[in-house]
Amino acid sequence: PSASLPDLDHPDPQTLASEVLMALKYRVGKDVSVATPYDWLTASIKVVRDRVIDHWISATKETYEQQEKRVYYLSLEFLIGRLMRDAFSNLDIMEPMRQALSSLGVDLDEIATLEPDAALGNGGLGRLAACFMESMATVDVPAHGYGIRYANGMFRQEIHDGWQVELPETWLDHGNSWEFERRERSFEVGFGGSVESVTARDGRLERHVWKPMEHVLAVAYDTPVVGWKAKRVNTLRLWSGMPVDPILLDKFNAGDHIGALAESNKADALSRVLYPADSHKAGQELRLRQEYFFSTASLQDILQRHLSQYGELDSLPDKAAIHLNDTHPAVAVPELMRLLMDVHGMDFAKAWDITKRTFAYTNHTLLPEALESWPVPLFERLLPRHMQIVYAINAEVLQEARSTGRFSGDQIAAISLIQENGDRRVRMGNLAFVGSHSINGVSALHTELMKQTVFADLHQLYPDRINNKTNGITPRRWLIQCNTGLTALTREAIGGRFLDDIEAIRDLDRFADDAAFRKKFAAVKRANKVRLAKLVADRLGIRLDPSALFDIQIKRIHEYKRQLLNILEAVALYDQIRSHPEKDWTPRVKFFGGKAAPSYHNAKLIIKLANDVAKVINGDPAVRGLLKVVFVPNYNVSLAEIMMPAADLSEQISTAGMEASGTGNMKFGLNGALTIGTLDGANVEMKEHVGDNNIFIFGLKADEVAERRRNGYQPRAVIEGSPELAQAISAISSGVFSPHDPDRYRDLMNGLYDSDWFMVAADFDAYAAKQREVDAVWNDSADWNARAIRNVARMGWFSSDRTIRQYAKEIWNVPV
Ligand code: DL6
Repeated sequence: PSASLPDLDHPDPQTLASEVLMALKYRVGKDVSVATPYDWLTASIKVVRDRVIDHWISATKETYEQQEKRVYYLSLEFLIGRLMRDAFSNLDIMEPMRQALSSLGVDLDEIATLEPDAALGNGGLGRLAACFMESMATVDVPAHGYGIRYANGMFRQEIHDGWQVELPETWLDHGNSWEFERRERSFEVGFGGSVESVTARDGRLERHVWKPMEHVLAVAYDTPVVGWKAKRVNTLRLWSGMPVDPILLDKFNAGDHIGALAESNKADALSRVLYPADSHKAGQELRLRQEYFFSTASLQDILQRHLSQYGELDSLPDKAAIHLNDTHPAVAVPELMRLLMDVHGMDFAKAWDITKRTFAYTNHTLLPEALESWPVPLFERLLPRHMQIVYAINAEVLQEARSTGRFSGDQIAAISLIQENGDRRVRMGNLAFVGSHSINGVSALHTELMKQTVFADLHQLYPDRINNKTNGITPRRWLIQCNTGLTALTREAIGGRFLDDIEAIRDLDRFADDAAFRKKFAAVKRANKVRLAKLVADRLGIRLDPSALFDIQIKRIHEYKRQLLNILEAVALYDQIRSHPEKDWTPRVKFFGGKAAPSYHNAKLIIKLANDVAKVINGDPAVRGLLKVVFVPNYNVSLAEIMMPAADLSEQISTAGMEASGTGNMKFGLNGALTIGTLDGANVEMKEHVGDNNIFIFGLKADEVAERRRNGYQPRAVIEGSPELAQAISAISSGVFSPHDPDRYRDLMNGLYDSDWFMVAADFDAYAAKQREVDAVWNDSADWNARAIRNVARMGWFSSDRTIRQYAKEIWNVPV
C-alpha cells in the first residue's frame, strides 16, 4: 500500500505519517493501539524501502538497456551496521520522517536504536566493503555486492570480570525488513565426488565432468543499497544455504530421524556463522566450503545474467568486472575456469584469457598468519576438479616464468601456486594474483611493501599488475549521518557543496583561524563528548568529565595494533601522576574498544589487562580523576558512530609496516580528532594531507623496524634504558593490577623482554614523549581546535568516493 504513494522526492511529514500508518496496518498487521516500538521500526523501514524501490528498478533497467559494464564485488564480509538512518539521510527525508513519527507519538532516535546492527564482518575489510557499496551507488557505478547471509554475524562481546565472553549475535531474530528473498534465484553447489573425462568418438579428450558427491542450494537475498540522494540504488546479494531435499524421507521413515536432517544441517552450516578471526588463520574445512559456496553461486549468477543479455561469454571481460576482496573468494579463479571450460566448452587458453581480464584482486594484509593457504589433500577432496585446474594454471605460469630465464629455482618455488616445503598447500594469494589483471594494495606504503615482500617474485614476473588504491570511507555515514552537529556547522560556514562533493570541505580550512568559528566547533565536539559520557555512565556506571581530553583506541584487538603500548603508557602516566601530584597534569580519558578473535590468547589477555588497569586507576583517589581508563564493551559500527564524533585524540599506533591502511584513522580525522600515530598504512598519506603540524607522528618507520629485526633487536637493553617503561612493566608483571592472580601478566610482560616482535619497547619513549606534546597543545585550546578544524577540512581526499572513482577508472574500466 505505501508503494502506491510514490512521492519520491520531497514528501511532507503528513504524507510520511500516513505511509507509516499504512505500513503498520498492512505490512506489520498491527493497529496503533497495540504497536510496539519494534513495530514502528519495521513500518518505518518498509516506508523508506518502498521509496527506494523505484530508483532501484530504474537503475537496473538503465544498466541493462545501455548495456553498461557491471562491477561485481565478491566479499566474504560486509560490515554494514544499521541501515535506516543512512537511508533517511541519503533520501534526504530525515527531518520530515522525524516529524512524521513524532506526530504519531514515536521518537525516531529511540526506534533507530532497536534496528539490529548487521555485523557480517570482522573489522576493516568488511567495513571497507560496506563503504564501497555505498560509494558505488553514490558515484553511479552499476554494482552488485556478493557475500554470505550469515545467520550469526560477528559475536556479541560481553565483559565478565574483565574478560571477553563471546555470545552469539542473532540479528535475524525478528526477520530482516530490508531484504527480499529470491527463492527463484538459487544455484546448486557441489562438494567432493570425482572427475570424469568425456572422450569424443575419435578418442580425443572432449571435456571433464565433475560429479560432486554432495549438493546444496545457494538462495539469494537482496538488499537495496542507496547512494547519496538515491541517484543510483545497487544490490547487495547475500547467499543462504538450503538443502536440495529438506528432509530425507526414506531415512525418516526408517526411523533415522537425525540422519533424515543431515543434509539440511550441512546446508544450514554454510551460512550459519561468520568466522570471527581477522588477520588470523581460520583453517577449518567449513571455511573453505563457505568460500566456494558463495564464489560459485555468485559466478553462476553473473554468467546467467551475462548470457541472458548477450548470448555469449566472449564479451564477459568487457561487461563484467569481478573484484576479489582479499583471497577469500580466490577459488572463484578456478571456478570460472571450470564453468567456462567444462560447462560452456571453451578451451583452456581462451578461458584463461577471459578469466584474467575479468578478475581483479585487493590484498588487505601482509601478516603471514593471515595469508590463506589450504592443504592440498583437503582442497582435492572437496574440490577435485578445481585442484586439476589449479595444477594446469600453475604449469602455465611456471612455464611462463621459466621461459624468461630470469628466475632462480627459489624464485620459481615462490611463484608456484603450491607451497612444497612442509605439507603441500594451495597458496590462495598467488592464485588470486595470477588469475587477475590488477592486484592492488590499500595504501601507498602497503602497496610498496607488497612489491618488496609477499609478491616480490610475482611482481617481477608481472610488473604492470600491482597498483595502489588507498582506502577511503563514506562521508555520508561517517560525517553527515553520525555527526549532525558538525555537518550543520560546516554547512553554515561554507554552504552545502561538500555534501555532494566531500573534497569541497577544504573550504573549512580558513575557519581554523576564526575564533568565533572555533568556539562553535568546540561546542559541537563537547556535545558529542557529553553524549558518549552519558553512554558510558549508563552502561558502565563510570562518570566522565567531558572537558577532559578524550583519547580513543577502537579497533580489533591485535598485538600489532599495540593496545599494549597504550596501556603501558597509561600505567606509566598513572605512576607519574602519583609521584608528582604538584605538576599540572592534563585530565585525560583513555577509551579502548574492540573484539579479540576467540582463539587469540594474548589479545584476550590484553582486554583483561585494560580492564584490570582501569579498575585500579579509576578507583585510586590519588589520581584525582586526572586519568580515567574505560573499556567499552561490544565495539561495533553503531558504537563507532557515537565514539568517532566524540574523540579528541585518535590512536593509530601500529608497528610500522604492519597495518595495511586503517580506516578508523580517516573516520576520526573527518570528525575533528587529531591523530597520534606511527608512519604506518594510510597514516603516511594522512600526514601529507593534513600537514606535519596537525598530526602527532612518532616511532620507528617501516624500514627501521625491518632493520632492527634483521640486526638482532635487544628489547631487554631498551627496557633497562627506560626507567618509566621498566617501572610500568614491573608493576604489571608483579601483580599490582591483578592482586588476586599476581602471575596473570608475567608471560605477557616477559615476552616484551625476550622478543618484543611488535617493537613496543622500542617505541615506548617516543610515544610517551609525544603524548606530553599532545598535552601541551591541548592546553592551548585555540591551537588545538585550529588543528582539529584543519583535520576535518583536509580529510576529503579520504572519501571512498575518490577510492571508487580510481578503481572504476584504473581497474574496472567503467565510466564515472
Ligand atoms: O583494507 C581494509 C582494512 C585495512 O584498513 C586494515 O589495515 C587491514 O588490517 C584490514 N585487513 C584485514 C585483514 N584481513 N584479512 N585477510 O581485515 O583491511
